[in-house]
Amino acid sequence: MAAGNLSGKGKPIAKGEWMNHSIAKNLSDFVNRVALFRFLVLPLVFALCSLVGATETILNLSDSKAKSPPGKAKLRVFVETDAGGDPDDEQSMVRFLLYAKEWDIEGIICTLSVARKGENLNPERTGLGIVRRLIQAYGACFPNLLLHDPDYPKPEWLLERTVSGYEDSEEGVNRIVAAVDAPDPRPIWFMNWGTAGSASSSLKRALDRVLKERGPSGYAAFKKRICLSSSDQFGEHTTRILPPFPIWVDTFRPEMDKRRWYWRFSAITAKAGGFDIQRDMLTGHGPLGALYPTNTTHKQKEGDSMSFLYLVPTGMNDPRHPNWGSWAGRYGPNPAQKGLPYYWANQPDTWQGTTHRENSLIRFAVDLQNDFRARLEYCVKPFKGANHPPQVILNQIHGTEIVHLAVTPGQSQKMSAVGSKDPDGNALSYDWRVYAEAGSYPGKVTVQNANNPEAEITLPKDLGSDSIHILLTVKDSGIPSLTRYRRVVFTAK
Ligand SMILES: [Ca+2]
Ligand SMILES: [Ca+2]
Repeated sequence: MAAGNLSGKGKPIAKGEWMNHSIAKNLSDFVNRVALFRFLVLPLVFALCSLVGATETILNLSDSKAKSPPGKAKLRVFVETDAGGDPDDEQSMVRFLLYAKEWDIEGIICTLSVARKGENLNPERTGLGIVRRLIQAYGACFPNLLLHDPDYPKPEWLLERTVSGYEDSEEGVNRIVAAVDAPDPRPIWFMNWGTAGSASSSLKRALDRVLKERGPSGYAAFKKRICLSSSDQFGEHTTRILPPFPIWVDTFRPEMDKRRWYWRFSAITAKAGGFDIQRDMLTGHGPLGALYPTNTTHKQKEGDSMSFLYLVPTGMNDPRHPNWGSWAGRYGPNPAQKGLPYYWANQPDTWQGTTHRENSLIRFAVDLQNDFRARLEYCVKPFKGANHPPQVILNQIHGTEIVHLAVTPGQSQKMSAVGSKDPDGNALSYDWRVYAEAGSYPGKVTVQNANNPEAEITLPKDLGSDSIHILLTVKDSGIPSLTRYRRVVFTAK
């Protein structure tokens, strides 16, 4: 049986090792040849993903005009967590819940049926109990959170979607299948924060089920709707069974200088901007911040947080472009998965005199930690007592969409952030900067009036087929100072 081996590495999967014969035969017929897949099917998957992206943009525009209910164009997300093991999942869940308004949360799946003695001190002793306790604390903060943004989801809504993914439970599998099958054009972004013990990921089991029940073409149609910002807990589905996921961003790896990427998160962000865990979270900030456990290897470990920080729409990022940068850093193709749309955190940025992948996170560390600090204040303070981020308008375009401009090389181009405002009336500062690593143009480009609301750039005559990325950073004068961004991507007409 010639099952597809996407990675091109390792021995082919033996018949019966992972699926029954008839399915294997179907899959074999479907796959036929890896080369065919890479050159014909993979571009098709990309094209379909682009279509999904285009639909998102259209939804965004029509939403803003029609003033339909908020949330229509948000990313749809799943979290699968081994809360009950290393308490850092609970740390990440505190932060995740304070960002709950940024996405449509389709499910929170708990994989650990019994909390680990010694390692985990939570009085709740199941994964589900631990996450529910955090959501209840969120619920206690909810009326106050609404003062700051009416878009925060109801705690009941979150509780309904929080299910077990234990070894003997199909709840997580059922929820994933229902969400993927729903008549909604948006893909699912799936995050695995760990799968405990002998249980396997509910996404892995959902894919096993769909392959068995729907055959290879049904499986392919299902899988192309699932994007990963995640560790890999999906067995053969990640690299061996065709087609691949449309995109996999591994926010946990690779190791570099013996430091895994997720492990560096704490070192880089924990105290950024002067964040003080006791002052800014554990005391005086309501019941959710108070549940942030500190009995981890680092007081603020949050090994899983980058999986969702990658998906926070700050105006700078587009999750379909890992190389462009985000609050979880910048990602390039994973060389072990050659030819596949699979990425990891191996991209260096030059920043303040050094060149290292850590700079792709360091450059935004104060911004993302200040933002967390402000959201903790939303749990307890009135609107006027807290700071809220600027709303950046780029060339008269509201929202967070990336702006693409086709230009004539050699000409100068004006860019404007006029109209940008701050909900607290804070003064705003502007920084227009070439994000050289995100674009492909190798030469030097400078921005004129880089600290004004209106800036100008002269596009090089030899731009050719390259791109130039300009990142606009708008920072307010509140406490803590908050930041939002917009990005312009220039290409030649
Ligand atoms: Ca975990
Ligand atoms: Ca403000």
